[in-house]
Amino acid sequence: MGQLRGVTLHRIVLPFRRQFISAHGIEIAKHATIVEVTTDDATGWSECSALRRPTYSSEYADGAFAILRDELVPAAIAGCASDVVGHPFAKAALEHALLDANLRAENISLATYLGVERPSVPAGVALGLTRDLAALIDDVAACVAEGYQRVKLKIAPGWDVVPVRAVRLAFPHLDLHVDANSAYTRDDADLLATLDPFTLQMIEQPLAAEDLEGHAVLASRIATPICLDESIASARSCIRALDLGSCRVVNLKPGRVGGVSEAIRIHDLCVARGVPLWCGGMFETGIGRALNVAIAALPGFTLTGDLSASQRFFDVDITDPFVLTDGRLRVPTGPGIGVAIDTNQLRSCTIGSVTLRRD
Ligand code: OSB
Ligand code: MG
Repeated sequence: MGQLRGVTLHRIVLPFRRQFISAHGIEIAKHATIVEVTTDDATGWSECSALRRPTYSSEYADGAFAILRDELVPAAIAGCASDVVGHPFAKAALEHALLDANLRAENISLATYLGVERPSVPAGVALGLTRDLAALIDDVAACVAEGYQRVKLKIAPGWDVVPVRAVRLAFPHLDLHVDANSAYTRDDADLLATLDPFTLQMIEQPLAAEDLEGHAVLASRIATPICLDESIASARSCIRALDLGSCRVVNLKPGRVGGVSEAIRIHDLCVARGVPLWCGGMFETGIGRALNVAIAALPGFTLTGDLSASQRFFDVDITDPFVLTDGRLRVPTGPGIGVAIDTNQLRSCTIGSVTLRRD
């Protein structure tokens, strides 16, 4: 393993092609820190996907940049373990950049490192909240025409049964699910049960992240399977959720759980318990998407993930773009995460950067 020489943190803002509204608010651009690590043997890349504001979890883009700059990267350069608690997205980014550098140095792809054999994964798409039912139906139709194999609709109180009924009526056989991003409470069980007739594959994160018991109670009152996203912070919280009966499906985002090592532990325990997984998304650029696509090729990921083409979000990605082929994304086979970084495009969306070096 090559000695760590330096780390550059690139704070980027990449405009979305269309705004995205969820229970967590409105996003008009991708905010992230791109981590570039240099070792004696190679350069490695990763993306820290904490959102602009701390609405999905307590992390946020500027905070993640600061914790990497002030704590995580200095510790890594000094060769010591950091004693920082929390900040899983930031920790994951450092782990992923180092892993990418080491794999590139050894000329091994992330897919090979993970032991995955599937050459491609099915692509799903997430559609934000809107007030315009006709526009929503048009958007679903366009996604289906592009080849997306599954559509998820964001829901929130006041925007749930009406759009779900309309989309289900227009697309009777579509693989459809909803994501509430914790917008409901335990008192909404009767309301959420009105979604039962629409054969949704799941309802994602209806209640607060910490309310595993509430999800277990809700699970006994609705027919739609519950999937957890925000609640699953680690293998330990995943075991608790499964033991309590809080969910039947798990959304796994490597960043949310602190990196691929923890993600693999969660994958393996879900496989052992027969719990289906799918790979969640955070509007990743090609750098984060490459890692997600490789993870999503693991055998436990039996459901279609939030894995869209680059073009769904960005006019120009910062890597060679991910494209849909027959509704699927190819798992990169090059060394490391297997994508080339467009350094011009990276530079043009960078709003600040810092380099820390070993002396
Ligand atoms: O809840 O899954 C979520 C995006 C950012 C933060 C949280 C979520 C999402 C999405 C979009 O649903 C997923 C994507 O990247 O396609
Ligand atoms: Mg979600």
